[in-house]
Amino acid sequence: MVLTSVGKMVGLQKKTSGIRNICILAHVDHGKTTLADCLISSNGIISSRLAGKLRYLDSREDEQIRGITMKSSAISLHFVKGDQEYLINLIDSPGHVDFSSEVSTAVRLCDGCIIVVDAVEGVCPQTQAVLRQAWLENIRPVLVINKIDRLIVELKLTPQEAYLHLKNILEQINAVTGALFTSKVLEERAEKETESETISDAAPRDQIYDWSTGLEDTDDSHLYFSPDHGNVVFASAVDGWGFGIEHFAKLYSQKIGIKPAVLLKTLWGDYYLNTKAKKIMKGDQSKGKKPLFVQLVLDNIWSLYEAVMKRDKEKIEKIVTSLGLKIGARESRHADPKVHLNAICSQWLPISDAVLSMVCNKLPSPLDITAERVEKLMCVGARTFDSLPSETQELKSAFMKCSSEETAPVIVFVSKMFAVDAKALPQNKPRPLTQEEIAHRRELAKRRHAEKLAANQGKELSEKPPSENSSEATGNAGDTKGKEQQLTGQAEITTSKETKQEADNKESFIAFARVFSGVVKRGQKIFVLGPKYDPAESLHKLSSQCSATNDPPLVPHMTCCTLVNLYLLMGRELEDLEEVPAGNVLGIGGLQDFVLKSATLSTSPACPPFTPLSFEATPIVRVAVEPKHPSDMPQLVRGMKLLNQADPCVQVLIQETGEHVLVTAGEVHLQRCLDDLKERFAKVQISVSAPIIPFRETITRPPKVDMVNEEIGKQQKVAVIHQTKEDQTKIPEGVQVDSDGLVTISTPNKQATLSVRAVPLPEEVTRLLEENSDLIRTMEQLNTSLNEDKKTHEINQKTLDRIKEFKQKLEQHLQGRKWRNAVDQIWSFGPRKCGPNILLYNFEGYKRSVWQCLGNTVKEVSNYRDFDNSIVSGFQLATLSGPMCEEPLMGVCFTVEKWEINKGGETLSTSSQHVGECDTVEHKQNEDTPLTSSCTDAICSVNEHQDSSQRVSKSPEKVSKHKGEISLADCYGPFSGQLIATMKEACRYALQAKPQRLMAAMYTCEIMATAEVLGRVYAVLSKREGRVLQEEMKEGTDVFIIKAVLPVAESFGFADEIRKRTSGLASPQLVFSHWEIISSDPFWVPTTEEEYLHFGEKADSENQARKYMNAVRKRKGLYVEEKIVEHAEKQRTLSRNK
Ligand SMILES: Nc1nc2c(ncn2[C@@H]2O[C@H](COP(=O)(O)OP(=O)(O)OP(=O)(O)O)[C@@H](O)[C@H]2O)c(=O)[nH]1
Ligand SMILES: [Mg+2]
Repeated sequence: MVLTSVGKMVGLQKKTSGIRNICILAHVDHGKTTLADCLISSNGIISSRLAGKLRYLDSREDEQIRGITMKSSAISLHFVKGDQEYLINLIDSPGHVDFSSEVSTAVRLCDGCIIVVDAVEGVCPQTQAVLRQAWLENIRPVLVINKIDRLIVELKLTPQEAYLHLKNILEQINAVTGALFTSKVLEERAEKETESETISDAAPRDQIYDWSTGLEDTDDSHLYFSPDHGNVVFASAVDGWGFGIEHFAKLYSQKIGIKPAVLLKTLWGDYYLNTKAKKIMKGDQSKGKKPLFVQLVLDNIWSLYEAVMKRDKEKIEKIVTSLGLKIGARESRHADPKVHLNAICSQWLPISDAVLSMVCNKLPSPLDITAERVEKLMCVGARTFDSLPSETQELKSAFMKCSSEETAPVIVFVSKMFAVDAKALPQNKPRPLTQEEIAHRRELAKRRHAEKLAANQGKELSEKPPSENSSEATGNAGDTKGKEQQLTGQAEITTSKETKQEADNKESFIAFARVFSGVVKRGQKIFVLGPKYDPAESLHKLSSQCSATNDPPLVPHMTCCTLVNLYLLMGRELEDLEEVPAGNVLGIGGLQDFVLKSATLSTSPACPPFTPLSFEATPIVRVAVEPKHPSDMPQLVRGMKLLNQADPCVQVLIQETGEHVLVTAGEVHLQRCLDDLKERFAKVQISVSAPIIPFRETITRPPKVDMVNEEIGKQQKVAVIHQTKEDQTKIPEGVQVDSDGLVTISTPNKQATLSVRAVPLPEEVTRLLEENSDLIRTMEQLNTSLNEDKKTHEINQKTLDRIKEFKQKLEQHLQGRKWRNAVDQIWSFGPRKCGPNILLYNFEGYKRSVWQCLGNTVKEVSNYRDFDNSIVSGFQLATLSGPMCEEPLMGVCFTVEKWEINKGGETLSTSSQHVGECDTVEHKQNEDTPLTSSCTDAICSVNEHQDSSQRVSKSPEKVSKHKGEISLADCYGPFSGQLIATMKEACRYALQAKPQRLMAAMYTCEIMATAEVLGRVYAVLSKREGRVLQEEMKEGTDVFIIKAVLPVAESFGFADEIRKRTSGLASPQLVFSHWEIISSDPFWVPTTEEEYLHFGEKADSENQARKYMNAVRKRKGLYVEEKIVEHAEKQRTLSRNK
């Protein structure tokens, strides 16, 4: 195969109908890069002997060492099929969960994808995830079932068993697609229904309800993978073969005289060949016959494998001659039979032909982009296409046309920025000289030589008698001139050396992009639209003639830049291009200062920013980094900035503590980021902290059973209450806590008093809040703009519906007397106004609702309005860092039951609207608990306090009046600040009055292991506090799939340990799943004799929660209650006795 020249590729780029932009997606290790190798070798870029071994697209050293792909990379291939020529822009993606963000960046630029599935492992978690991603981006998939050789060599299945196994895999994968499709149809149907409801609201309702789900009338046959549809290839990438059934259909139609179309329909499925009648019959299984696929296809492959593996020379010879192949002597005599096999198979059933023709037949060209996909790309967030300005809507036709005409607007999407060594850029590479350049250089050299000669002559002359002075002078002059020239020459060399050195050290950023419309040209000026850019807002500011070339006015989230360089992406190489027409994937240089991670580029200001990429992985693993030598700090900071730009998923932040923190998706990702930081971006030595494990703080209901699982009897209850009383001694004076956990506290200047109670939220509510955090944020934004009376874009009906639904769900889950009216009384969510904690108000005279955007606006009482922000801020602060170890709270509801402000001598009493009710509750509680004295004490003190605060507020001399207004600021500082601090304190004490618990982040992991190593996997799991949820056997194999949850805190080194203990037979994929309460009380200490015996004096052998809490406190430099020296008298030097 000859290498295709860049010129040829440029020509192919212009024929849009022949372009296929595709990516290869799969679970980790299912053979994507190996398959890519085979496809690349068909273009002669790598030798076919090395295909599968080289893993050409894994260009990083660590990718080669670890054997996994860590980034997506693109290569353009040329494919000829009949008289049609195709340009295939192929993107290989990583399969490891840690790099799933790289998959998102790849999928966005493609129109289709190849899903690879390992024939042994079948559908794995990441297979499902990538199918979902492809579905969400509306790109069409085709399937390659890879590693079929493993069925023969490893599992030793018979062809019949293998057929059933393959059928099973197809069913599994179709089930996943089916589920995605069903959910979409149902969603669409629901949407239609609401639309028709709104239309027919006025008209009398149709009484007949159509119970069909809409699934029946939707044709979904094109969605499924089936060999007879031509969208499945069976392959072994390592052995270089692959086929779709049409290959065999064509082959056998001549041999057995059955039409290819009939064979195509029957080659896969329950059909068999009646050899006598030369007919194809149905129902192979019932009649005990071999299915056609086994008889005509698999049997042949199996017998070839058998012959080669057993080195049956005669049989091999027969097969080779019957297939008409030519096998070199070197391959056939090779010690490894696999080499021989590869040589035969790759000639017989070349995998690249099978896969690439399937791609060209079944996957769409850029011209076939669907209207649905375009609308989805253009509508950010909850916006609908109809709400976009008309100029923007017009751009839809540009997307659909994908035209490369001069008049077409240029629209480009950059999905990631990647760093390459500046040396690798085509402009910095030494290139072969052209004929003219060689001639020019020769000329220069000649001249220099002549000058040298002349100079030498001049010297000789100077030694001659002075009579020839004049000539000497000229000679000298010439000499100095020569020197000068030399000097400038030297200077040139040094400067070029310097720039070269600079280039050596520099990483150059290239944008990974696709042109959706128009032609991009080198040097073109273009708008860069940030994710928050709003064409509706900007269009009226900009004139219609505005373009990126004539310095447009400043508009938010829009800048202009020049496309400095355009590149053809060729795996490890880049080729310079002058222009790139629509429908192609390309690299763009020179955007480093304009684009951080992704962006939309366009020549039209009406272009909306593309919807942001959806990332599946949550960055969860944090480490703090610092340079080994403090003076290297600036380099580190610069390096971290570069790293942030070069990786789609990593987060780089400076914590309040001043630490520089990297947040990554997992251990492998972390390692890669650190390597990059050390070797490419910062180039300094760094020290890395142990992973910072995130926790959440929460509270639970008071226990009915104590830690050693005994029902709390009456006696012990007394003890428990005693203990809580002891705890309360930590609470300073001036803070009252009643037995029910209601905390009352006043501001330092005694002008306001707050009563706050903390209650745990039901689990479902916490989950609901977490799932809807984006919606809550939107609500918050809407409310702010409503409050500021700003003209907002009309609120989208869909968003409103979602808010209503969210509210309904909250009401459903917050049932019971305790939660009466709670949903309407929600004041705020926190932390950051969108977290999984709630602030409620429950006192008279105040009304404020987070549901303002739904239209039930309530005018608040102005007295509170002035300060209610302070209360909310206090709540936000309290939820951001809890009292246990300053970690954020989760699942806590704070109720403000009383808020008194004393203004101008009068007290605005706002005690609970259910004062009476509250009292009765308290009395009820008292009935429950026999020990009432402490509670009544508390109530008394509250009353006393109320009295005193009123007394204080009534005393006129304490309130300074100024021009009829009270100045609430005093020696304690501004009043609002005091309120914030008081609210925060109140929340913290309210939390401490309840049993507090830590919540741990949990991973789910799915581990595949064979029976013999199963025990070891369990051992590792239980050592690390993992919990097995499910264990099942994969049909037809001896592989078990274990689903388990594992605390993130225990996960470091888990994958390595599993791999080591099972000799690499099992490897887990960890994905963040949820937060889980650690049941043990971190403050628990043994009190009874038995407990001492059971847990030891410190109980630290058992109390995991306490260990975690102390570790976090230590890391944050907080006080840790710990005995450092115990039994001092027993201390001794532990020297070894010799
Ligand atoms: N037996 C067999 N092994 C294969 C085949 N294809 C790939 N492999 C092996 O599977 C392993 C993983 O292959 P890769 O191509 O790196 O897999 P990948 O899907 O790119 O992996 P990630 O990029 O890390 O997700 C390698 O050891 C390959 O040699 C095949 O057809 N048969
Ligand atoms: Mg790979």
